[in-house]
Amino acid sequence: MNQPTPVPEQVDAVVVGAGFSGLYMLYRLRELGLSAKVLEAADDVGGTWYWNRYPGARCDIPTTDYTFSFDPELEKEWTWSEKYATQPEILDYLRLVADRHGLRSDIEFSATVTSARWDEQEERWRITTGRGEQIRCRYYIMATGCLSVPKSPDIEGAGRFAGPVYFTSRWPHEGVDFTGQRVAVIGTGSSGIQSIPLIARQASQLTVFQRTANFSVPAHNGPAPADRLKLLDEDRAGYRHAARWSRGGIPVEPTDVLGVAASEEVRRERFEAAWAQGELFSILNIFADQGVNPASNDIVAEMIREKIRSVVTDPATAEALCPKNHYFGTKRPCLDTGYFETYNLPHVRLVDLREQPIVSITEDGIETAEESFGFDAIVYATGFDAMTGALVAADVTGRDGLSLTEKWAAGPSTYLGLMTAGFPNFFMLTGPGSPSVLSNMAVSIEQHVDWVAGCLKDMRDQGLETIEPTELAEAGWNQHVQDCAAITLHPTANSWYMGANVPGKPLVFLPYIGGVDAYRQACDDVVEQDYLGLQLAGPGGDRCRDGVIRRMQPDVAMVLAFMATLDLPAMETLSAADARGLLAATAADRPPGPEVGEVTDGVIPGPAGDLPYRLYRPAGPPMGPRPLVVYFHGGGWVLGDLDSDDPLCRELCERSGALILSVNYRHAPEDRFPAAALDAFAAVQWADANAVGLGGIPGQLAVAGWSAGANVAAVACQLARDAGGPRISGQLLICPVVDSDLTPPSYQENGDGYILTTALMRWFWDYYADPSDRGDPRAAPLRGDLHGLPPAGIVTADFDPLRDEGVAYARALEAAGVPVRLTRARGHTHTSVTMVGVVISGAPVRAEMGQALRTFFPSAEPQELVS
Ligand code: NA7
Repeated sequence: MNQPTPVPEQVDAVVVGAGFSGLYMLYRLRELGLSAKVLEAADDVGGTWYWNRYPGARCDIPTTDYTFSFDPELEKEWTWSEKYATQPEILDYLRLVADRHGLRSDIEFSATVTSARWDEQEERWRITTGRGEQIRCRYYIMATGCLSVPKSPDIEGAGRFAGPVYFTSRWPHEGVDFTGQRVAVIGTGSSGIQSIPLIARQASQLTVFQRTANFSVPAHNGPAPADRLKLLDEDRAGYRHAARWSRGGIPVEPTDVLGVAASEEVRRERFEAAWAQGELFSILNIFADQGVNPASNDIVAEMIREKIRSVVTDPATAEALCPKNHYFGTKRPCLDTGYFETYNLPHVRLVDLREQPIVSITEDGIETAEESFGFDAIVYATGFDAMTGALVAADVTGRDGLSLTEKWAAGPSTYLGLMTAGFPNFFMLTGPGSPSVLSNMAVSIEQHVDWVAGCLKDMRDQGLETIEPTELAEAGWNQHVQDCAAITLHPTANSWYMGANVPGKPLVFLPYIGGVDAYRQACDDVVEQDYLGLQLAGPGGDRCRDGVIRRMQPDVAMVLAFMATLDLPAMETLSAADARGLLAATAADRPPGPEVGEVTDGVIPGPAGDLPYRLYRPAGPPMGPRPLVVYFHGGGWVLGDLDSDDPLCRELCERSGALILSVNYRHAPEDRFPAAALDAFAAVQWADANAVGLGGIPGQLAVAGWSAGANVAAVACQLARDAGGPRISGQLLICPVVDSDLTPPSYQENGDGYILTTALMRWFWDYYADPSDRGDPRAAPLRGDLHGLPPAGIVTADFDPLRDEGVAYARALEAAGVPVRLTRARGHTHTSVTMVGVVISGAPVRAEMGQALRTFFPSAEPQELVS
């Protein structure tokens, strides 16, 4: 007789995992009155802190902060015994949380999820467990942790060893006694670095196999930090609030000291203070630029290497322990207690796998390219399939039979690290694309759980039953996550942040590095903007406000935010003289731009007097003649001079390998239209006639300019064509003014808030040209005849009022048969693309500018030019 099919259990929400995030999620679901079930593979709560029981396992965030804040009574009741708690203490804490709130009754232990499928008809998830149970739920929430699926040992012969094998991530509950044993530890990440000193206390011989030397800082463990305790005592709520709105989830004031600019004394002082403090977020905050500037990073890295050398007595071992192949902070730095000192013990040895790689694990030990080692036990501290491992392992299938594994074959794709398109009502807590592992997990977990709970409440209140991101919103978020990473040094490392530790895993930067504060704001903004980018449906009606929550490059947004704090007067409210003064003052502190070979100043005879110029010659060989680019600065025909665009000229010189001849021209209101245009044309004629004397190659002449400078450059090309010469090889127009119409959509969208405003453009035009002249092609080159003009490289920026006219000029040139290379500066403003040394995300755009210039000079044999 057939067994009756068991009726699937129904709950509102299934949560997978009973660690920090699963426990708090359950608490909040219950608070909402939703029925919930937590499925946990272990036989107790704890998640990461259940499994990682290896000797020395501790948190690396101070316990004052690595703690729940949602339960004020719990905060009063519980006192951490140390600055960095041990695994057993953290586990006790999580057990207490579960018991205090009676959470265990809704947790099913020893329950593994084997599959989860979205049922389109029922609009429910169907969950199957390893025991064959079926559960149907509306919401499926992964609280599976970022570091929960151990990386399988990808070492030849891994199964061959006859003795006991231990994984730090799956340590025996009863502990291990290594007394008198010859022990191997493979891996020197946090787990290795924490456990090695303790294993060394027992083992008769300890051999550490190191593939990558790691940066580690002494934890200086002891009582919880007095300064933080004091702050908490004085104002607990304020402290927690500050943590929630901090960069890393711990109240640390971000420094503005630049490593490259600081004196040796300041560098040393800041480093020693951070070293003495023994906190990750201090050592990562010595200099504002250490995460983005290799030179600054090197200063910190070298000081850490000095410390290692001062501790480890054997020079060869010390050198092998000094990290040299990744920037500090681009792999997770470690906190240790006596790690480097351990190598001074006579029975401890380091094997550098870069010198002698492992050939195979053998029955009785490990064979490297140079030696055979015999061991009684092997410990793998080889890490995890981080951030995505647990999510894809759970066999999740969304709409149309698409599995998460298939969808993420080229890397994870999420909206806010919380959801993914095609998987309705599926939430990930601290998923890829959220700050997660780069932050204090306790703060990030609470923020995610609160967001999901708030979202479920809003849905219920509004009669909505399904939620799912749109493709557009998700693609936008993924782009933003990558944009944030791209301005840092992080993507340069072979780290698990990049998925580089797991063979075959796509190389994508996994966490969100823009900061806990910026991330929280983005999540809040999504809600504020009526759940932007999310499709919601249910009896309450279907709705979707589609869009991208963050389109601006992160460093551009930072510059704008910084400028807002300066509270500068709007340029158009000033006189021309005061506006010029303000521009010069704001330019005074900026980075100088790259070194070039030579800079000389001179004057050109213009139609109405001398025009100052500055000539930039690229560094390095060849010393012979170069192509010549006549450059015109920006400033709305009113502002700017040779200094204002100096850093950009240097960069263009360096990137193009050409001579850059930056020429000043007459300004309005003193000299109005067409003075600037006529000066520009005269400068081009003079440059052509004097190319040899300037060091140029006759006949290899281009023009370039930014903003109003691009306007006069474009006009000069039209005048040269009309005059039958000189021959111009190309025109690089950076965010050009090519028309006097202030009504295109880009003016509507970007006319306020991005430095160049509609009001300022109107002010510029009013100074420069009478309304009756503004249709003249020498003022508005878009209105001229565009046939027979030189090839153009045109750069437009997304957040520029001038964007549409730049695009229009490119289209019109193309229509007239002129070759055009149009570069869209994604996420940039009119000014940000030119901010050399400040806006790092502008570097690829400036590289494009250099490339565009190179293409103008085909005969110049670019390989001879130095970039
Ligand atoms: P990690 O940080 O991923 O460290 C793993 C270590 O194991 C690391 O040194 C790896 O070297 C090494 N490893 C991995 N595979 C191999 C092979 N095949 N051969 C030799 N060495 C290998 O994991 P942890 O558990 O230490 O720490 C994880 C996080 O937990 C930590 O960052 C904290 O956030 C807490 P590699 O660097 O890849 O060359």
